[in-house]
Amino acid sequence: MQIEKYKIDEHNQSMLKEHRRRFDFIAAGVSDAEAILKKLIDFQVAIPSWALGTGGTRFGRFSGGGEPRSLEEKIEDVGLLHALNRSSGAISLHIPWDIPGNPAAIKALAAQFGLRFDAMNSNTFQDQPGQQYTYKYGSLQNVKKEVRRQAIDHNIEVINYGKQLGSDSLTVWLSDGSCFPGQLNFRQAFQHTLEGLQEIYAALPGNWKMFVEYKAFEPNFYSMTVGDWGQSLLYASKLGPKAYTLVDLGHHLPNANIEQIVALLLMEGKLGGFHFNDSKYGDDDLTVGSIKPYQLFLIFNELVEGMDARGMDHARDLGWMIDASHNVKDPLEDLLQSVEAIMLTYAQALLIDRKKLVATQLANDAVAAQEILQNTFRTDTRALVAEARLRAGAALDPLALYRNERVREHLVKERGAGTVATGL
Ligand code: RM4
Ligand code: MN
Ligand code: MN
Repeated sequence: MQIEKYKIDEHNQSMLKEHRRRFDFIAAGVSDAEAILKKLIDFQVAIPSWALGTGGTRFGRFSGGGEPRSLEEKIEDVGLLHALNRSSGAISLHIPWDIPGNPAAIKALAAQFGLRFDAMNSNTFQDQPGQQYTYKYGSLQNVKKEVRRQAIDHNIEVINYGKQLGSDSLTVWLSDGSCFPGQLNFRQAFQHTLEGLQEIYAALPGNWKMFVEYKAFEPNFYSMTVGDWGQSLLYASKLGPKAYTLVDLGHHLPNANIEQIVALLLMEGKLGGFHFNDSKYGDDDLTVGSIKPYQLFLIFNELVEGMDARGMDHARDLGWMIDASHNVKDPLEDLLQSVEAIMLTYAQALLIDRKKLVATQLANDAVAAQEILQNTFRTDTRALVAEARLRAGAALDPLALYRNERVREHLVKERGAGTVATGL
């Protein structure tokens, strides 16, 4: 299914008057609205291929119908999102869930929807049918050389798929670790993992980046071999200039100060990419901004400040990806909400008066600093983001248009009610 251009125009026309009123109001209070709009139009968030179907939990999966049955249909779904918001111009694939049978054709199909391929993700956290050695006791960390070899070869195969699709980065997330004290030797697990990553790193094309994603817990609950940003940074530093840390918002211990982590990684030039989601307890993979919007704002504050300090291009110099998936919502609606939350928060971070904030810091004025941050956080940026969408040819209210057009019903009709997408 595709959303025709004229449907978007009709939708926008019907909302235009009210939108203008709201946009003029916010624009009047912003000194550089045009520059901000340009940044918002440029900013693109990659959609993970595994979030297009309804995600499951340990206890079950309740598929919602009309889920994509193939990589082609996943691309079509991301194409729909991108047509609606013009901010989802990339897709992040997981191998082997999304092996491109004919990479050239897949690349061409994506291009038709204006999509490019963001980071490729390897998977050594599950055993695949017909696989020779099991990852039950880890992959790159494994005490058995043949298991490590298999995991390295898989990652190199993922790079090769990525090359054919025009991707330029590899995300390595390992579930390696241990469930019980004494199960493994920490130093040996680290060394094996490092050696494996070094071989994979050596296979990266010149312009590629490697993202080392950390996670504090799950599926291993005593130790994780890439358990926090310190360990990830250690690997990335030892690997070399093409290796970076990837921050997934759900991968920290409770109450971690993620904004501080982000600031320091940026300072070191070692923040490579981001997995957006939200959580109440752990790696809940909930809709971005649904639980802790103020934390997201504080993170974006550090992102913008840190990128500007290094003269980085907000849209291109970091990998922006969503990593969310759950049991309850229509996955496409969930992704529209996630992208919207990211855009609104990014817009807020762009509005922060940095000069004033620095002045409050120099004066040790914690009250004034809080006023600046919270006044900005309470600024309604919806009309600004909507204006950016309007100028980019997207819908003023993507979710409303999605519902009015009964997209899910069309997808169920086309694909069937019982389809289950590959993924979590
Ligand atoms: C992990 C991690 C990875 C993602 C997998 C599916 O928890 O967040 O980024 O690829 O889940
Ligand atoms: Mn992730
Ligand atoms: Mn995760």
